[in-house]
Amino acid sequence: MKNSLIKFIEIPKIYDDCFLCFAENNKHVPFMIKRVYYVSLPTAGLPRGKHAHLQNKQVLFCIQGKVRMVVDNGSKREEVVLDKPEVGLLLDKMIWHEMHDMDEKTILLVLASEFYDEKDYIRDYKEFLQIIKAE
Ligand code: T46
Repeated sequence: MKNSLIKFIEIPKIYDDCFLCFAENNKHVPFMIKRVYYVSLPTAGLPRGKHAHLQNKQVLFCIQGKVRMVVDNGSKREEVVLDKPEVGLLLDKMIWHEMHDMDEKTILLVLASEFYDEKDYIRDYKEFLQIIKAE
């Protein structure tokens, strides 16, 4: 949908005797990947995320199970369920994001444009809105 905050990145998938997906720098993912991490074994019922990044961009794949993602740019809030390993959600910088409804099987694989830096996080929603307003 035009102007939607939900931007999908679909990566190649190969079926032979298993299922294989791959992603390459600046080709399938629109930035150089500096960091890869995964989130697994979530505590049921506890949302995660609830922050935005000043610079870091990410593509988030739900490679097992499902997750309901909430994304918010300070003007609007949208949500989407991710449950296909080949479909990633592009999280641009300055997008407030939350992960909800993960079950014990959920595994999120994230490709990030920046190295980890706690100073890149905005963990307070009011502060996020203030920074957006000031831009
Ligand atoms: C997102 C979801 C899917 C590190 O030391 N290095 C890292 O690369 C990361 C990602 C985290 N950490 C430390 C920092 C915190 O002490 O691990 C702890 C939890 O990290 P965070 O609050 O980032 O965890 P989540 O699961 O709430 O969020 C992360 C990403 O930040 C977020 O952008 O999309 O995973």
